Amino acid sequence: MKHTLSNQLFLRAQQSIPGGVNSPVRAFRSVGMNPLFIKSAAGSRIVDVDDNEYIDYVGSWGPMILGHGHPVVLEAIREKLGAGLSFGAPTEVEIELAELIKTMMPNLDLVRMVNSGTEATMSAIRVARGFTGRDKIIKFAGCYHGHADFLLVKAGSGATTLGTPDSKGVPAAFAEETLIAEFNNLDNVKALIEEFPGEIAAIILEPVAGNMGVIAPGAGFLSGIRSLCDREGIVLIFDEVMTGFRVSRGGAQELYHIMPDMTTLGKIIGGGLPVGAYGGRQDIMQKVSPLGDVYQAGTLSGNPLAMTAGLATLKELNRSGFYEDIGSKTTWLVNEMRDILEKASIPYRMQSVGAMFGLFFIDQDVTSFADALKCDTGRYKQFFREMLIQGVYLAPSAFEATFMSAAHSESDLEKTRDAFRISIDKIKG
Ligand code: KE4
Repeated sequence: MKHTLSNQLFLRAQQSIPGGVNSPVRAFRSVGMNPLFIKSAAGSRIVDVDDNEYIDYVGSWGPMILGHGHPVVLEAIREKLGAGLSFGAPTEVEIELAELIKTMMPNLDLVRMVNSGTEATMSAIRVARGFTGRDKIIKFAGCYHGHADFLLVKAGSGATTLGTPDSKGVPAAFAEETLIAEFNNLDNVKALIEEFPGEIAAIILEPVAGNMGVIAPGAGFLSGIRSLCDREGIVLIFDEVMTGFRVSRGGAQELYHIMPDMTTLGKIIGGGLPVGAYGGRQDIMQKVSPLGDVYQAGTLSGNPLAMTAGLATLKELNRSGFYEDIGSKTTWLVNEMRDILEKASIPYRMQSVGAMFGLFFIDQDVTSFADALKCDTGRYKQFFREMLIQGVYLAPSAFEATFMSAAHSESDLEKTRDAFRISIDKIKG
């Protein structure tokens, strides 16, 4: 498999773009190879500039749940193109998408469109702070909510529980308002609340973690956080940028029957074009400008083309049997992979929720980021590269999620299973 043109483009890209990429994970650094430059994609397939074709399980990191280039989505965009690209003014299609999101997630009374998941979480936290008049937030180690300064924070030293910056350029003062808890550890959350009574504006979490590998919430975790927030007047924010409309038609909040006060969305709701959104309870969202006194704005928020792509995508998700079908595909593949790993006697853990799943090469259960960090990333690197050789495109990091799409055919799944068997045989040593 040649990567000649990708390598040439990578050299050229680095002359003009930091690291040659517009988002770090795309640089393939944790799998020790140059990134592939992609030429095109259709359905379940993606093609690189050297004309290598792969079965794609990254799906642009989640948005492409229908598969690439779905005809209904492309047609909807084509129809809209002639009317103009952007007006900086309200349009009907923004209302239609907001209404459909509310239909699928009835817990959202009002929804504000933005341009990325980062903007969605950054804005939701500002609104929660404005609503409560409090400054501190709790997030969970290993959960990723985009790159807003106060979210690029890691747990402080043992002595303090105040967050410390997880990136250069983030002032310590910003990080100190962010408290870090351990995912699936309710006692940890309780202790932070006791340490800072009346100071915590919001708790934000991925209800199913997908940025430290895939880790599902343990029994009672989400309901426990919900109860704590009710008792303390803390705003509960579900970051469903990844899980929204992926783990079920109504996201994780429908799947686990736990209703947050606010929800952030992205990825799938743009159908491949840049869209994020945040929404929630009427009394909270009424704080948002121009209604209230929490400011948030965006030149391209609600862009008509992006709204059109998102609307066409969500409409397809409402077709009868969509989630049963994509869920059964995911379950079939995960079971086949488990069977191969068991027969190869390779230690692993796999978790799957709806149309996303994750694989850890590890010999213990994984319920937190500390657990996930013990996985064998060297083995994952080998595995990733073998699967690529076999024509399967996975996330270039052991700490991401694998995404199924409606376009993955039975033949794709069988080929993936066969590629998996060959790759596991090669890496088991
Ligand atoms: P964006 O700003 O990248 O649109 O969304 C940030 C974000 C927020 N919340 C969750 C749960 C997310 O998963 C993300 C972004 N996910 C990563 C993939 N793990 C995007 C890929 C990238 O950074 O290039």
